[in-house]
Amino acid sequence: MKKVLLTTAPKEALIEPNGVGGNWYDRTDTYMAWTCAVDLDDRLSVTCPPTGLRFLKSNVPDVEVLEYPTWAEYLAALRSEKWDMVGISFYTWSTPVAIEMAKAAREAGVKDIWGGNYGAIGPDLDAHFTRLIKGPGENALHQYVYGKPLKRIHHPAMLGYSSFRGVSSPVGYLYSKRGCNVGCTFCSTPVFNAKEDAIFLEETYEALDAYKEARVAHVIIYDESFFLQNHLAEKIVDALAERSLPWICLTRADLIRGRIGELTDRCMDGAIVGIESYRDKHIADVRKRDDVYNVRQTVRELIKYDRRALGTFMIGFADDTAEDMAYDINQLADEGLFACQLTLLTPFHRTKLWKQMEHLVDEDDLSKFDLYNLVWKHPKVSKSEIRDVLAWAQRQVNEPSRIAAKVKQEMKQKLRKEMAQRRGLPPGATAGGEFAGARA
Ligand code: B12
Ligand code: SF4
Repeated sequence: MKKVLLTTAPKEALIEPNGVGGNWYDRTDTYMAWTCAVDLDDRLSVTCPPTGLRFLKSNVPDVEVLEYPTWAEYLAALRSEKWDMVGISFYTWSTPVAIEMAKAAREAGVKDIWGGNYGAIGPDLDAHFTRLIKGPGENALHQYVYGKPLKRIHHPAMLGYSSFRGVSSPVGYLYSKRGCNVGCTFCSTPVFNAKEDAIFLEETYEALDAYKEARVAHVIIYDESFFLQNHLAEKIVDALAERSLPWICLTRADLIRGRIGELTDRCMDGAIVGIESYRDKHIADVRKRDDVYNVRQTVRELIKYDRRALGTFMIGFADDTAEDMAYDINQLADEGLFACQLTLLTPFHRTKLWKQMEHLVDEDDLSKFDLYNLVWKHPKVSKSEIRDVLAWAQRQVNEPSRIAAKVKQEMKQKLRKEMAQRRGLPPGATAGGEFAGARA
């Protein structure tokens, strides 16, 4: 059996001291990044473990995993054993630090140095890594460690914490499948993992039971596009509803449109939908295959049913002036979303957008490819001007008082539901609810 150490980018790189608006943020935290320009006390936070490495560990249990270590911890781990292989999980933004980590591993005498995650599809990596894994890594790793193929992928239980203004509760992470091939031009996924790999339903039950036990506020379904394989999503929703587990999914608006009422009855708490732009031309340009009217209808449907409407939205299309961007952001702010991730149009390497925009890319430093830095020559706004627009936009769209009011309303609703359930259910039965059984 081979001795393997898997790790991520170190803490020193994961904490960005100068995020949008000049505030620090932690890249492993979903909402921290979304609401970075907002005062720290008013920021949402949802921590997320490195789910890819958790999958690898649960399917190849004999590997050692060092999650988000400090540099010193990483160097100490390199020296602590004679490793056959060190594997580094990195994104495009963390490529420079991953290369430094690979060098340190080589200096420590490690022969095999693997790179995985989205960074592995980046440029000029062959000199630093002995193998680059595109897409899911369980099979290749199992083969390397045990010398035989993996029979079936197991889904581990993975917890994070959701907090707002000092109150926090656990959340669980779930995937019904990995990969997507819809082909939006800006997205790295069709390059990184075009094969939509379903997880066997039975493999998710243990995780769901653990989430029930932990009384999670929500199960967050981080499939790149939940409901893309509808039959599979239906079964997952049934399994969640059977356990009274509230859930939030990442999906395309067209996949849930007209269904929010029915999904609410099956424990849906909300959805993160790709809004991306309020201009049909932009949506068509990036081949999102939906239109603005329909996406807005879906957002309104979520709000009508009191669900958390969450979104992703891109600014910085080539024909937009700063005024155009501000106009769109004001409309977005009026929509009443719970929260929204605002990003800059970013041509990641090997995507269709990269092919269209390569001649405009003026940024050599890969650490800037984090969706929050302009990496190409925009004809109408400068790099610093667009960061200011982004900071202003984050504050407009992720307005703390609206988030607070929504959280309060949800707490009341859930307490009412819990009381009603307690009255109707046998003693001891309770329903989960964010911030209800909260740990401060
Ligand atoms: C959920 C998600 C997040 C979550 C959690 C990610 C996580 N699991 O740690 C949060 C919100 C924290 C997040 C943060 C960020 N994200 Co994100 N995120 C996603 C999303 C939606 C799904 C990723 C996912 O969960 N995949 C499933 C998990 C189980 O698999 P996995 O991590 O890929 O791991 C598997 C393989 O990659 C491989 N593998 C992974 N590591 C290794 C290591 C070795 C050695 C081997 C052999 C194999 C291997 O095996 C694993 C198991 O199969 C994608 C894709 C999308 N459609 O939008 C974007 C995406 C990955 N994110 C992206 C970006 C830019 C970011 C941020 C930089 C944003 C920011 N500025 O904060 C940060 C960076 C976070 C970090 N740790 O560096 C980009 C990456 C583009 C790129 N080319 O780098 C994507 C593609 C979005 C996009 N459309 O542009 N993200
Ligand atoms: S943006 Fe979403 S739907 Fe489009 S290709 Fe990426 S994962 Fe698929």
